[in-house]
Amino acid sequence: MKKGFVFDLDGVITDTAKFHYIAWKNLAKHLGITIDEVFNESLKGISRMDSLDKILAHGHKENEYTLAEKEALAKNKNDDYVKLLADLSADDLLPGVRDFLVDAKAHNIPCAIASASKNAPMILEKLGVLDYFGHIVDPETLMKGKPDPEIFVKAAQSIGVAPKDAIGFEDAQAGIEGIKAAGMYAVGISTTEKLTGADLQVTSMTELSVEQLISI
Ligand code: B16
Ligand code: MG
Repeated sequence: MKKGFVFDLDGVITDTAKFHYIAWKNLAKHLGITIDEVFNESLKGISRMDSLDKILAHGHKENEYTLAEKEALAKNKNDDYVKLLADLSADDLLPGVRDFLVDAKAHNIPCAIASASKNAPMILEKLGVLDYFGHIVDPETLMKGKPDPEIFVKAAQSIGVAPKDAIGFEDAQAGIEGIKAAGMYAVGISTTEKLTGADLQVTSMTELSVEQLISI
């Protein structure tokens, strides 16, 4: 029997990747770097500063900025990104998410968020689902990002569940690897990518049943 659920945010609860892409593309253009949607895939689940480093390396400009300048660039990107989230609402929940959370609550299954995003609490509030989560891991407290298992272990423990009794939900390969390294059951959610190592892969949460999952 499984006793707790740990969710990634971007790509699982809502699709914020499109807004990250617009904001990064604007910043990259300002720096004279071109990024496309294929490159954007490699930024999914990656922290803000690591994403900036990848973009700078992509444009062969990795040695052109001091740490303070990079922090200012990352802040500009985030200000732009947060503006793009202004109209985010419950309509932006991905299919099946609300029903799944309601069902988890009805079965007394605690839920936590394991997202690299520092904007996660604000996004969940705008989506109207903040109250379904017992804990949101603060990415500032992490030593390492995904694919390290740290965020998933912390998320499970924060809701009082041993990782072996938890199920993790992810849309990115790095996330699936982190969930498996944490000793958890991994559900991959993706329409585009084959997520290697996932115990179960679906294209949307509408295909999932809380009852079936907890009996695994
Ligand atoms: P922020 P996830 C990740 O969310 C995004 O996929 C990634 O593109 C982003 O850079 C990262 O959050 C940090 O987000 O700039 O808002 O702190 O997939 O881990 O939920
Ligand atoms: Mg994600």
